[in-house]
Amino acid sequence: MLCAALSVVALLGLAGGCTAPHDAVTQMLQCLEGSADTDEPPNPSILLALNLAGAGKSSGCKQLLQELKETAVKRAPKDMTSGELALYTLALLSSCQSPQQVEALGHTVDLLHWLQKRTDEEVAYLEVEDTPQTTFYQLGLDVLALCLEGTGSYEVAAVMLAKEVLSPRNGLSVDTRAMATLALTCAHGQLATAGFDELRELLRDAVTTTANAFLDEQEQGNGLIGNIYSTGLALQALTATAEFYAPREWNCSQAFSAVLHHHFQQPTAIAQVLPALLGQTYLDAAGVDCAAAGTVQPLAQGGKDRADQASPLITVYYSVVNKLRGAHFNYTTQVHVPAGSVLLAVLQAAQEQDPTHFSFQTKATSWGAMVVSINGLAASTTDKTYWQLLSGSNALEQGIDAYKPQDEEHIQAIYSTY
Ligand code: B12
Ligand SMILES: *[C@@H]1O[C@H](CO)[C@@H](O)[C@H](O)[C@H]1NC(C)=O
Ligand SMILES: *[C@@H]1O[C@H](CO)[C@@H](O)[C@H](O)[C@H]1NC(C)=O
Repeated sequence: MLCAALSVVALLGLAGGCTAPHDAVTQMLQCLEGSADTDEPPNPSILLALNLAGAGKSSGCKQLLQELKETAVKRAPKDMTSGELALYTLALLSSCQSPQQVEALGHTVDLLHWLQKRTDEEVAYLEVEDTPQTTFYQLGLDVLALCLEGTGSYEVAAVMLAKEVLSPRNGLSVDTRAMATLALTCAHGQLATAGFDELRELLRDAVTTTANAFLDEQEQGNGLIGNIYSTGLALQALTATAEFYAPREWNCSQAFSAVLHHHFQQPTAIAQVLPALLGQTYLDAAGVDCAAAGTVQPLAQGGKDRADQASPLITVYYSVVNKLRGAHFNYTTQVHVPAGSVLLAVLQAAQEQDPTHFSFQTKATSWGAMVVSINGLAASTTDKTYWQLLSGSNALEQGIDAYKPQDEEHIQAIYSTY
């Protein structure tokens, strides 16, 4: 589901820190609350964010927690990736529930056991292939969850993550570096008493390097670090690492106002940025005061903004291109959709006109519908291929159910690797 746009808000700057205006926070909470029990599949990031915001007592949260537990017992031993297991672990920890004993549908599952197993597999794969089985983003989530849970072993994974962050050849996205920074900050703190001096030195180096790079990027980006959707995680990282970039100071009011001027509509985007706006980070997931948690005011409005039926039609050019695997192709068509339509409408119109070349399939994910196959050619996690979306030659910053093409725009879906 999408949430109604937030109204533009003013920012209150306070000495020694920043606070987001109450109205903006309330609207974000209402969005999360509204999507808590409606999103399919259940989204652990939303429960985590609501708990961190102290809003974990609502009925939506209870229902979401229950759905997550049911999904965990069904899928954890079967087909959950390391990062999914990690997000579930964080969501449970933030609900003051033990990940080691998740009970639902008459079954019990030890999420920590599976998280440890999948993380060890990531590390083994990385040692041989120079890349994790999934992604460095998920490896960051793994280290973070194992570290916060407190009994898992993640030292080797943390070292590999730190080395990747520090490697000059690394092309890691802001999102990935932010997640790695949260993870390595946790590890740095937890290993303090254990005499891992050399390891801690490496972790400190990685955290300090990324945090300083984020401060530079924020200055260059007028408050944004990466794009608007990576800035939330980067703000969490900067919130958690003040001691690492001291005596340098973070201009948090510049970053907050950049974020607050954007109209977030995707619950997952809000779930990543809201903790930072409240001075919290994923590192706080294990320290939530569940007894004190309050509830959110009921959702006042809602509903998607869809293209008006009476909207004039626009023309969108659309190409599907594979120059990577098997038989190469590049088919282009043009479709007419109401102005204000999301890209999904373009793909549907193209498929209707010419199902032979423009058929496609999607999968529901935490960010909405993801294109997983076009013209019979499917994305593959083993092969690390995906359908990249572009406008002209620029990669889109949103997916098919959020991005709205303009008249005469040329959209390309190009089969690519990551
Ligand atoms: C890794 C990653 C990818 C990988 C996923 C590979 C894999 N199998 O693991 C690949 C390279 C395929 C990818 C693709 C895209 N991505 Co991406 N991705 C991420 C990243 C860094 C981490 C996601 C993750 O692993 N989460 C942890 C796991 C455990 O949670 P999960 O819910 O199971 O994650 C799944 C979804 O996130 C999904 N996914 C990943 N990206 C996207 C994007 C969209 C639009 C959708 C619907 C789903 C989706 O793949 C994940 C693994 O299955 C996030 C960063 C972030 N801040 O969240 C960006 C992010 C989610 N991606 C983003 C974008 C824009 C895209 C693309 C649209 C880019 C493009 N121009 O083509 C495409 C999707 C196009 C399509 N086919 O529909 C944006 C979404 C912003 C938004 N408002 O929608 C983010 C936030 C990055 C950013 N800051 O711009 N992505
Ligand atoms: C923070 O950034 C804002 C906006 O760029 C600027 O006006 C302000 O002077 C900066 N504050 C500090 C303390 O540097
Ligand atoms: C595919 O074909 C279209 C139309 O001829 C062209 O504009 C586009 O650049 C091509 N794309 C690629 C990646 O070759």
